[in-house]
Amino acid sequence: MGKQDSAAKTSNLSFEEFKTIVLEDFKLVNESRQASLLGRKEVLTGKAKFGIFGDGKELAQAAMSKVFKNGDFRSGYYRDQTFMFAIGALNLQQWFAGLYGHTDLSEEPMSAGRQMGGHFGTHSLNEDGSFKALVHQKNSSSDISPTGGQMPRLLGLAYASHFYRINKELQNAPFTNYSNKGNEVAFGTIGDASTSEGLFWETINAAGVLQVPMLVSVWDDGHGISVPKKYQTTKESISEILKGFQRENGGKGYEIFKTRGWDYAHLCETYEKAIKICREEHVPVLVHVEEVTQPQGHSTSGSHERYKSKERLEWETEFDCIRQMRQWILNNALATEEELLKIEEQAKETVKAAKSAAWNNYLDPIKAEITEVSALFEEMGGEDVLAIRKEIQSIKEPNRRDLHSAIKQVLRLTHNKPSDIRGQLTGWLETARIQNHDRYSSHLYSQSAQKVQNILPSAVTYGDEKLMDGREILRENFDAILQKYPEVMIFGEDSGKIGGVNQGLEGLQLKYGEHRVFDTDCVRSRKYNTWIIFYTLCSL
Ligand SMILES: Cc1ncc(C[n+]2csc(CCOP(=O)(O)OP(=O)(O)O)c2C)c(N)n1
Repeated sequence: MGKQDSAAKTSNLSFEEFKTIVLEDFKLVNESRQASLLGRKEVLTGKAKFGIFGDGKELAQAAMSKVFKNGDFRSGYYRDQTFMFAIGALNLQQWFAGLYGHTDLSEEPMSAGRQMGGHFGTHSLNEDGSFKALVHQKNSSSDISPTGGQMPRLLGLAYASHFYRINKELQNAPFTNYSNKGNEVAFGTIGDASTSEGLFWETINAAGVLQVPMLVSVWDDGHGISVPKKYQTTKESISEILKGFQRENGGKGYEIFKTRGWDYAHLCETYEKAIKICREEHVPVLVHVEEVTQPQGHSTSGSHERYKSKERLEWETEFDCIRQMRQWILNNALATEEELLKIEEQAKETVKAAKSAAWNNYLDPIKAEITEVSALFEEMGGEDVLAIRKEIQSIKEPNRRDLHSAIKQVLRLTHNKPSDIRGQLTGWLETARIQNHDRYSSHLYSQSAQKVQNILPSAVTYGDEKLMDGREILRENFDAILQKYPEVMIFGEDSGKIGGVNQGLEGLQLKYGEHRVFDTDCVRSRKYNTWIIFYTLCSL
């Protein structure tokens, strides 16, 4: 059976339906690639400050996106633009707005420029701070810059799903807003070099112990920046050294798959198999995607010709995933050369248009400010002021800093000549300062009605005095909280069976069950509770 036949068969699709899906994917990966190519140019020509892109990882992400359902969560890293496009959480124009650091949420919905481009988050909250129905949307927890930092929260998200499944009290409203009886999977992505980090190993171990629905994909392009796998990974293969985690004879552990980043049909088949096990059996699964390339090197900070051999570079050209997919489409007569050329050309046009729209929307408000201030300069007159006006107007791609420096220069020049216009310029700067505070410094902390500063302190009242141990007071409080909120759990080293080394949880496991109060290793108790608590307590 050919690859085409097997992929079509597993999905029960007609040939025409299958062809449409394949060509849609071809369009998606081409658009994503063009975005990476143009994105690098935007940085190297100074319009954006830094770029790190998903070129070379497009096919694997297109395949992974097919099994990602509403309610699922992603916790991944900066290479995942194709996946985000595929699940409809980001479009090309918004992606460019992220690259430019546009601070308007309607342009850059990930973080309104608060985070570097490539930090792919979806919103869990409405404008007023209330929770969205997470089960009805595709979710992504925002990436963070330290590589491997996505792993602890991935475990938390997968554990949350497990908790909703085992805790029957959470299977009715309002909890059905967050989980459909724990049917959700937490999808993780990580680069091969980052699998050497402690966070990766701790997460892998914990998910194996807990048996949670976590699907981790490793995009293995053989390098961590310039350093090849032989200096990063024992035996140069993460799936090889994780073999001891493979479940056997109905026991606990992982399912581990290996596939190749350029093999579209095998990638799709692998993800179909992987998700079935992960979602239905609620066990962790690892997909090791080998033979992945990085056509433009690590980031805009350098070029890969410095550290990749001629042979490696030739191999990367030959096994570029889009080139391989193209050949596979032609070999299987799914489209003609002309049809593919048309898709490729169209992708270039679409991306160019998206880039221009994003850039114009970023630049137009700044240009409007320059026009406004230039009129004031003109009215003020004088050779020096008009020279500054000319200079600011001649900058092709100005930023607000250029404009503010120009105004300050004019104010300095005219410090001993008070005038109405000078007053207007000072006023203009003050208004801009307030607007810029909103643009660049707002929403770094919660501004919703639920923000911490809105919690009013309650004065302590004393009744009949009774002498108690501190640990008893803690225990009574934990007891009251567990009683009131079925979504609360307590876990950590010694928290379960013995009720804490200082007995602050004495008897609570017996009272509320092992699924609410339980023991874990000490590392997990430190790191992972934030995310677990966040997603299980979201209705508090
Ligand atoms: C904790 C931490 N250490 C180092 C870095 C710098 N850094 C950024 S990306 C990277 C390499 C990551 O390689 P890999 O995990 O293989 O992913 P790839 O970029 O190749 O897809 C490094 C070392 C970082 N961001 N965070």
